[in-house]
Amino acid sequence: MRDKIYFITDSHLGIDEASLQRERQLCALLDEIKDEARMVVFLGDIFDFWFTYRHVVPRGMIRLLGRMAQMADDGVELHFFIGNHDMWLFDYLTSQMKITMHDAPAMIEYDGKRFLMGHGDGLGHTDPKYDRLKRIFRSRLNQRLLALVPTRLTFGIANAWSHRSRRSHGAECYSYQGDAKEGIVVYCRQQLASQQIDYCVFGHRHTPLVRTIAVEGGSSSLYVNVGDWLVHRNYAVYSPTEGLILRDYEAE
Ligand SMILES: [Mn+2]
Repeated sequence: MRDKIYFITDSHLGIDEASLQRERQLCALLDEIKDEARMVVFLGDIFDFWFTYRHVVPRGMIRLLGRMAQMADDGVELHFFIGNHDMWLFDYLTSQMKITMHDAPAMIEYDGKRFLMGHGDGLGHTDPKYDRLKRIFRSRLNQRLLALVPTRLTFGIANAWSHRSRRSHGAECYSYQGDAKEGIVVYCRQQLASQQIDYCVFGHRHTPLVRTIAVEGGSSSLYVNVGDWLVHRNYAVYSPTEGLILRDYEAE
């Protein structure tokens, strides 16, 4: 029966040589779940770098794109929250398959439950430096200019940037910083103060985590960080009978 929601995040396809193997595993998971999935939610940084040009498509990732298109054609509801690595997907997936793109966290209701979901970058704390960078990256003018830069240069810089950022804050990405420091948790608690939320589901942190968060007044919610498909091969699944569960693909 098609009554489950699957959450997948941070596969960073294209970042390294092992990317193709990760992509095959992700496709194997999608093949396994395709008859049970009512909805599949991609929580961002699925592609380590992407830029949607008007006429040409970046090389690679064709297996995943094919599976996504097939699922969409078969009537599975697909959502994609852009991450900080694949923010330049624009309308590519929407134009090729029936998928709903999100550039900010969103609430989705299903089975009488309220799910707050998103990628998770830049939330909770005010970080003027990060906000400025995000504004630059998301400016329409800059995006138009970037489309004119030779692809060899764009992709060269993107790869160098990606490897540099992985080296400089790799360790921090894999450990939980505590409720007050975790921007996503701070953000979720702010949201929870004014509304009922059953589940908060995010990615970005590369740290699989299930934690009850509560605010004064008694409202509480289950925060699930799906982890990643880069190191952990985690995903999360919601079913009306079992609720939201974090799963480890390789352990199955
Ligand atoms: Mn991210």
